[in-house]
Amino acid sequence: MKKWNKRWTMTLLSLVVCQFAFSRIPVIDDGHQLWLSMLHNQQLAKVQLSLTYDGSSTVSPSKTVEIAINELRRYWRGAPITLEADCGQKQWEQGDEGFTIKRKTDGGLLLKAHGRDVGLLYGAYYLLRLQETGQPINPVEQRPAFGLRLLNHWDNLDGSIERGYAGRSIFWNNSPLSTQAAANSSLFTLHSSLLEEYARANASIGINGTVLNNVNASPRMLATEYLDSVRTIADVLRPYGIRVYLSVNFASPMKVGVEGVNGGKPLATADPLDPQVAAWWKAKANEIYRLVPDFGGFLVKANSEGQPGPGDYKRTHAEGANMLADALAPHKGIVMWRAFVYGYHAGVEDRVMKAVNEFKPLDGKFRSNVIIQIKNGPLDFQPREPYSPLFDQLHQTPMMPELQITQEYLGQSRHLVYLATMWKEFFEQLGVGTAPADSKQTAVANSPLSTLHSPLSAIAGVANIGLDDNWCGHHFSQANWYAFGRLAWDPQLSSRDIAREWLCQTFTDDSHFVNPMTDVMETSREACVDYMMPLGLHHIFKGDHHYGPEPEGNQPNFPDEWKPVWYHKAEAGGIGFNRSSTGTGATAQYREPYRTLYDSPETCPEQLLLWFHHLPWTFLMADGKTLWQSLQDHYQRGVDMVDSYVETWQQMRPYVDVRRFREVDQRLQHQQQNAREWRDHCIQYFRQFAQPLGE
Ligand code: GCW
Repeated sequence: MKKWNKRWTMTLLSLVVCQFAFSRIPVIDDGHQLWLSMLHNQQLAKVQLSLTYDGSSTVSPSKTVEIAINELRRYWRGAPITLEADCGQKQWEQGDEGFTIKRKTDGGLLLKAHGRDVGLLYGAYYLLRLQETGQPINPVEQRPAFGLRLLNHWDNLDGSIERGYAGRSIFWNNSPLSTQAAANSSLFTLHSSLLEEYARANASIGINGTVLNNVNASPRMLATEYLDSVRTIADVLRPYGIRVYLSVNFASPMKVGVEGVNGGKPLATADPLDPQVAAWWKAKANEIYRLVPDFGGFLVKANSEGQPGPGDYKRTHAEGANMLADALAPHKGIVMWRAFVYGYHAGVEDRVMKAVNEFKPLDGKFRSNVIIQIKNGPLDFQPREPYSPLFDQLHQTPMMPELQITQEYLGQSRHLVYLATMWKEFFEQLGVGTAPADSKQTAVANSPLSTLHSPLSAIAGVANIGLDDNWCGHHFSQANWYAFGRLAWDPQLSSRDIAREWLCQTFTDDSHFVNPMTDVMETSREACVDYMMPLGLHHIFKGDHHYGPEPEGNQPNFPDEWKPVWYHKAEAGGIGFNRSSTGTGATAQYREPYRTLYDSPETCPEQLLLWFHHLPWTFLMADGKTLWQSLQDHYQRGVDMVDSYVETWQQMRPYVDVRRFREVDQRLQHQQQNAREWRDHCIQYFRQFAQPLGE
């Protein structure tokens, strides 16, 4: 019996192997190659180089240019290419990162960097992307919409990741890298090659900076041994055009010493107006730049969720940020100061209004190398939020959006939820990417993000990357990393085109796969909103881990603004949070036409109805249904959509390798169960208020 079993298994196995041998699909793919699983050329492609230095004599290529050449030699299958760049010092510092592609008279291609040599690398990946997705190569001029396109890693020095769902940190593991290298050099080498793969993936989508540690920052990050690790990481990432940045704890001077200040001992205060504190930060900045000459700057979460900040000394955010900015300015570093602040003043202040209340009075008071980093919505990365009105209220201060790639509130790495549609919705509300295609203006020109007073333009995405084989936990979560980079480069791209590109490169270009899966991706975020919190409901998650439903959440030890019941306010008279002019007045923080639109339940988009209004269960929706009926229908629609994804995926079996097929399948089944749980739990909970009305 045993023997038979073995033979049977072997036969089955060989059948499976045959199927895949003929269909070019590997039997097992762990997804580690991301969207870069290109076929290596048998013979290296022809690539020529024409480099000058400040317009004159030829120079040897930088590492960045070498990478561009190697990528093309290995993977390019089109016409011969000439790479051209003037890599003088001036270009490196001031030139843009764009590139031009032209057809030469001999039929070859010319790829020319506009300024910095990294333009050649971006141009190389641009060409390879067109090749891999079967698109024509036409003359083109490309430059990124946002100057700084950053990932934010919420990685802790002990290797854990806050809101990380794909394993442990790729950067940190309890001890500084130098200690790890001394303990096991081969592991250390492996680590460097992983970081190089990370850098390559980022460069391929235009990401040019990364914040290496959690915004809930450990002061130890600035200790000399860890700064040495930062140098090691920066050295690996630099050739790929990626600068490193650090999150800093505002009270670091009280925990860590720095040479030349207070005898190298920590200080007794972190008051930004104390000259010793300013001297400490200057000395720290100098130390960092000695190790990492192109260090990008600091990201700061201050006076929020228990983090220290200038408020501890009755100083403003501007006073805190400016002190850090002065330390970085001589090195051309920047401060990204987060606007995600709220205190425990529920009942007194609506949490979604806090950022405007706190930052508007400071508009124009920040140094020119400070940029305010603002989450897309005013609350906290919910499945759907209106945009943050702070974008409408600062006129003399540069601002950058913070998006969340890691799906903290969108099913984490267990649900297939493609976020590009959500980000496009946000860009549209802000007017990003609305400049006409033929215009010479940048994509952010018509939006509040373009500040006449400042050349700073940036966008950040909270990363979903960890040590899991496939980097992101869910194979489809890779698409969110990819889409973030693509949109940061060009917010005019459609979410659909990005999904198609990603599917083609990551799985197969077979239309039987790409078409249905593009539809799945495109509808997946709305499905998630439907089965979790439709019609503008928000923050009804289980406390702490933010995964399952808990509309009944009312923990007595929590401040109101963490409690689901405070957000949905369901009772016999109705449901929703009145933020209109008859409520907390949050609608008044918006620019027109949004202020007026949002203020009345008659004109408020239905998708945001309960965000802005408290309405009776019998309120009539546009289609004539009652609010209560509509709510139930949305929950059901969300579940129906996930049911359809499970079915669609079953049809995809012939196009996907065994491992990824199985892993996605398992997760979709899980998502299906979760969606049903959300529907049943929420409807059952809300029914107790809605039902007595005879609905
Ligand atoms: O959404 C909340 C998260 C926290 C996070 C915080 C922030 C890093 O639940 O985990 O802390 O936002 O953005 O600072």
